[in-house]
Amino acid sequence: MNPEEEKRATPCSSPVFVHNPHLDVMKDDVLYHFGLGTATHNLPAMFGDVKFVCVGGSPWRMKSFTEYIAAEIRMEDPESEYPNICAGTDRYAMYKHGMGIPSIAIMLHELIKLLHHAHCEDVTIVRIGTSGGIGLEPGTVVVTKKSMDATFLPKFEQVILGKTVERNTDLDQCLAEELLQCSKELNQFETVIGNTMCTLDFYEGQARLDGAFCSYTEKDKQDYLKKASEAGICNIEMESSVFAAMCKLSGLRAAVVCVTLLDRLKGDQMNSSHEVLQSYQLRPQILVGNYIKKLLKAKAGRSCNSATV
Ligand code: R2B
Ligand code: URA
Repeated sequence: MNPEEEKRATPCSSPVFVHNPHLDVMKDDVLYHFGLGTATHNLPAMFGDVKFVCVGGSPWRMKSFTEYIAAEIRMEDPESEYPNICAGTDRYAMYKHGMGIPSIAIMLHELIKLLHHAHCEDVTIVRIGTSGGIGLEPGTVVVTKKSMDATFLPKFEQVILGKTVERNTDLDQCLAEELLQCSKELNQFETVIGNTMCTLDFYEGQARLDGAFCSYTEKDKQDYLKKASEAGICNIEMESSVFAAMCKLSGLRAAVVCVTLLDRLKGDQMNSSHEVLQSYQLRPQILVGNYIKKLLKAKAGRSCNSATV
């Protein structure tokens, strides 16, 4: 089947939604942080066939993932340089952002508009990141079930025009199970599904004792982390809540896959060597890379079968 036939044969495809009537009357939409715009770039031609988007905060991690996935799915010249936004590639796009909710939220507003303007359908989006684990062996990969706030509630609060709006932070459970299954097949490292706490700060916000300020004891910290664990929280990071909320609003199939760099019940400092930390950071990439490869293979198989019918 050619792409057009395949599109028609797909029983229901899922577009990327925006919820903003103002966009309809804008002649040009400038995606400022991406250096793209609807008047200056042909977004459907550049990005219309994107099916997988992987986002992460660290430039090193995202560069290494770009190279890794390109080699894995063998679509690129391995010698070529990869821009942050892989214009011209036909299967994936790549973004990095900074740390914390505001940084990823800005990127997601523009990414969602980009996918919408490009008329993308059936897009899967995964955040690959790092986290602190609770009672897990460092290096364990956590696929998030629900992202929870620092009071252990599954919600993200956005202040809009001075009023607090609550948004749901559920992620796609099927996708999470598929990723877990993929990790079992890979059998290279431990992966679990669990809730992830998303905080506004790395130190006091995550009950660390080693920040510039600390007004609580080791026991207070342990009590708090124990309560988090009782709420099903396996790891702590700083972006998942807004990621889950925004992806849900736009109808994107989304997952959060973070490796734990340390066990927070045992300490706060990152004491492992640079090499060990880097090898841990590769794990979400390996998992997501293999998942994408598996899906593309299955899709290629289906196309072959239908071509022979
Ligand atoms: C994980 O690691 C960063 C803090 O070191 C933050 O971006 C996160 O979510
Ligand atoms: N990222 C976090 O947000 N917290 C950690 O403890 C480790 C990585």
